Amino acid sequence: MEAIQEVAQILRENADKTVFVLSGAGLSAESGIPTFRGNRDGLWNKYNPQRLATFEAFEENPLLVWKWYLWRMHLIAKAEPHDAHRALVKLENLLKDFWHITQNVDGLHRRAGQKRFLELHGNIWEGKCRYCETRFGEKEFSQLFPLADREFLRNLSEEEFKEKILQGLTEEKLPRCPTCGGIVGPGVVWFGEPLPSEVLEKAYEIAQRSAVCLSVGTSAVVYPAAYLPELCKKKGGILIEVNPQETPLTALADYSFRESAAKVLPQIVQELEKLLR
Ligand code: BV8
Ligand code: ZN
Repeated sequence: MEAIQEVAQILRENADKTVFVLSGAGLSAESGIPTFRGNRDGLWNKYNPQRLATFEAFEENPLLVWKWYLWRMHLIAKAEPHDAHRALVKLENLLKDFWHITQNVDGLHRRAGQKRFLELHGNIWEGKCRYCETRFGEKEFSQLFPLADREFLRNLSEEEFKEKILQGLTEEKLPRCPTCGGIVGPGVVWFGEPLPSEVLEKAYEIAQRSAVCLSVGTSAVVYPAAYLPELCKKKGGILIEVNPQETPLTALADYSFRESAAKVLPQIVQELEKLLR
């Protein structure tokens, strides 16, 4: 417990400085969303996300890629933020200049009430035409592609999902771009695609000036996101990791909790609240 108290003390001492969290799929694991590199859920264990989350895979088989994304959107639509998401919202309100920089595309941090966040890898509820660069916001995209509507998916049972999407979806039903006629893909950043430059620039700027970085639920193997904690450390920041497994950041970390986010984050915030009273 003393490590939790020491971390809470560090956050109190830096409460008026910049503090950021870099989160990954592990933050959403306890909301029931499978991680990328963990033991993949049955349905997709024969496919590698690193292969599917690419423009090449989309060009080769847009139907398969869209079925994979709709499967994830179906899970996300039914998922709820959990205690760790809520702890990060509290942290935002307790600290002067807090940022939640996430690799996740599920938007659970928004649903928890996070205001100060950056989405490095986009948002699964939006659309992107990769042929003419047209972007579609969540509302607009669900009109273009009703099967991708969040409420529709939230109310869809497993059986209906299998029947309407896994079996029923055909290439003709995939969303077409009104501007160029190309098939519209999900509004996320695929492997081999650049991150949105304004978001990445802002993330670097935050990491460089941060006194503390908490790396939560990320295997820290995907770049340039994984570079952010290293950058903070390099500039003299304090690095705290929360992950049941070791990662390439563990050796660099000042504290590394081999535990789940839902357990550790609320404890840290609870201790910090006591100190700030
Ligand atoms: C780019 C959106 C350049 C899509 C994603 C060789 C070396 C270095 C880099 C490269 C290389 N070859 C290629 C690259 C670049 C590549 C890359 O980094 N590849 C890696 C895999 C080697 N990067 C890119 O391609 C990036 N773009 O570099 O562009 C460029 C510039 C100009 C012009 C053209 C190109 C784009 C990367 C973004 C890819 N998109 N997602 C989608 O989601 O569908 S990345 C994907 O992986 C997800 O976003 C995910 O978030 C991310 C990282 O994974 P994690 O979040 O860490 O998840 P993971 O499953 O790995 O780990 C979960 C962790 O949680 C585990 O450690 C587990 O122990 C822990 N955990 C589990 N339960 C819990 C928990 N922790 C806490 N609590 C729990 N309960
Ligand atoms: Zn287009």
